[in-house]
Amino acid sequence: MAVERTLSIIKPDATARNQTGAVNALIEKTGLRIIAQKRVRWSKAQAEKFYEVHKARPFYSDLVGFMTSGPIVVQVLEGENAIQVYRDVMGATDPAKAAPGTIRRELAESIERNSVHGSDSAANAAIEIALNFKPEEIVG
Ligand code: IDP
Ligand code: MG
Repeated sequence: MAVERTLSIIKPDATARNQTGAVNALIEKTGLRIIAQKRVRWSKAQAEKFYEVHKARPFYSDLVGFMTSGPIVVQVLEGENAIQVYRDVMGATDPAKAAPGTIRRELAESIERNSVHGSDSAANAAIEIALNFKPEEIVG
């Protein structure tokens, strides 16, 4: 296994319900380190670019609207196998289908308002981190 970095986002439904700390507690329990973190609000253009891969999906414009509806917390997580470790603790996209103990099962509201994002591959993690952080903002 290798030490990896992944991009995490705490989504507007979670920041609105004061769940930033609850999400971070579940992240840190896995052993992953939060090596960069900032609270921001995305412009429509930033959200459209980030989710470009989903452009053809029926939920795309709703998703862009949701992700720009309030503050988000963008993070870089680091650790052994970080991409898969974080996907596992996030749980399934639909909170109703997510396993007990996962972030989405314990904290999320719906398939759209599902509290967190995590990169799905090493290539996408690198792209998503570069879209959201300057190198000097990441302190590993
Ligand atoms: P993931 O976040 O589990 O990787 P993706 O399929 O990459 O799931 O979808 C990106 C985001 O789009 C989801 O996290 C969720 O917020 C939203 N989304 C996915 N599928 C649906 C849907 O069927 N209806 C509404 N929103 C959806
Ligand atoms: Mg995804």
